[in-house]
Amino acid sequence: MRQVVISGTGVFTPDEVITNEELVVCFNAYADRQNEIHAAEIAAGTHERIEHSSEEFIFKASGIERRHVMDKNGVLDPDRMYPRLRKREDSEPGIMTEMAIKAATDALEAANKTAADVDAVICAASNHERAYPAIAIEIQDALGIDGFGFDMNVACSSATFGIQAAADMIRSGSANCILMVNPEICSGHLEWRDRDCHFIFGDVCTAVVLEEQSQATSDTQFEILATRCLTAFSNNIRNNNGFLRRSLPDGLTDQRDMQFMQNGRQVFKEVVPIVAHTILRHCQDEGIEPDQIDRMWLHQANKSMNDFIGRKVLGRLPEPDEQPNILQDYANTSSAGSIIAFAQNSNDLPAGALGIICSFGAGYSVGNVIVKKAV
Ligand code: CO8
Repeated sequence: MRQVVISGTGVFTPDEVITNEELVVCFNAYADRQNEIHAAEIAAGTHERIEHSSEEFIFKASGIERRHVMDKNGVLDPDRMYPRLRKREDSEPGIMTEMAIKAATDALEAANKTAADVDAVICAASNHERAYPAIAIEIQDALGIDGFGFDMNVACSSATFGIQAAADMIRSGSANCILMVNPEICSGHLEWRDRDCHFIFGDVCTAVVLEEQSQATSDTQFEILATRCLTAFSNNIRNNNGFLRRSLPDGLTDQRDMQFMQNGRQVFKEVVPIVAHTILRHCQDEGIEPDQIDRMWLHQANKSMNDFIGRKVLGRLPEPDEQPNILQDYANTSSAGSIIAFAQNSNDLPAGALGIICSFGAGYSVGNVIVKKAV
């Protein structure tokens, strides 16, 4: 059987940062304006008052301190509260492609590869800016890669499902080297006017180069020992936007369900046991004991959630270097979160170290990748 390694990673981090403090100032200004506009109805009990948000709550409930975004001004304008992106001609690269090229360039350099070495591009993300042509094909064209590309979406688990798809293709021989990218512009599909979730997401792009082990030449390589994907239908994280919108009554008017919606507490309660069970079962099936795991790079949605999962898997609270979090600086970046954690916290491991990249989220979906540091 052909062995597959991750031979390079790249992270494109947008320059603009929104702190919790800035976010709360904007939200509270919006809430005050809305409450003023609807003062009579609020007094009559026919309209719900919007309470203030708080920095303390955000940090305590999630562990998030700041997030990077593609456009800060639009998000922090209380009369708007979503990104302001420039219109692009069809002849120009789209914004997802632009982000992907930056992350991919770093990943290819780390892998000691050029575009000529790559056979396929997978663009795995929780949203794509258009239906077709595939973003992956635009990225392939921009980088000058021969072969093929396709898009896939499994929400927060897109990257780990993408790794499994790429690894399976390389094992079977339909490709030798694959670029898997995750441009996540979560700021575009977060409802920044919803107090329950306005702090959750940020923007980023990650890229991973996977290739057949015997052709890999990079300084750092992680062998993929095993992958496992799991899905179980749930409406607790949902976005109803889609191509049929125009055909529905009032379909195109601005409605809450066109953006990210979740029942956060329910997600927390239901997803933690599924993820812990999946990791433990997968390790057991591969003959790996929990105390052999040197590092876990988990999905970056919520610090307490990661602590719970780490405790269930290891039987104790993981040390920060055993389970590094990046969500304090990036917030939830959907599928890219576990890959940022991996890219920024894996080079120091010695050869032979075992690690787990695990993502989870809407669907529900869980993607688990067991890796061994090869060199
Ligand atoms: N400021 C102050 N108080 C607040 C705020 C706020 N901003 N928001 C809520 N509160 C109050 C509530 O009103 C409530 O008050 P009371 O007790 O008086 O009723 C109290 O705080 C507690 O509220 P919650 O129960 O909602 O708070 P939680 O402790 O549950 O924390 C979290 C909320 C942080 C959302 C938490 O539930 C969580 O993180 N859950 C897991 C979420 C998760 O992992 N989701 C994964 C989704 S991501 C994914 O899969 C990708 C989807 C596709 C990508 C989409 C990109 C946009």
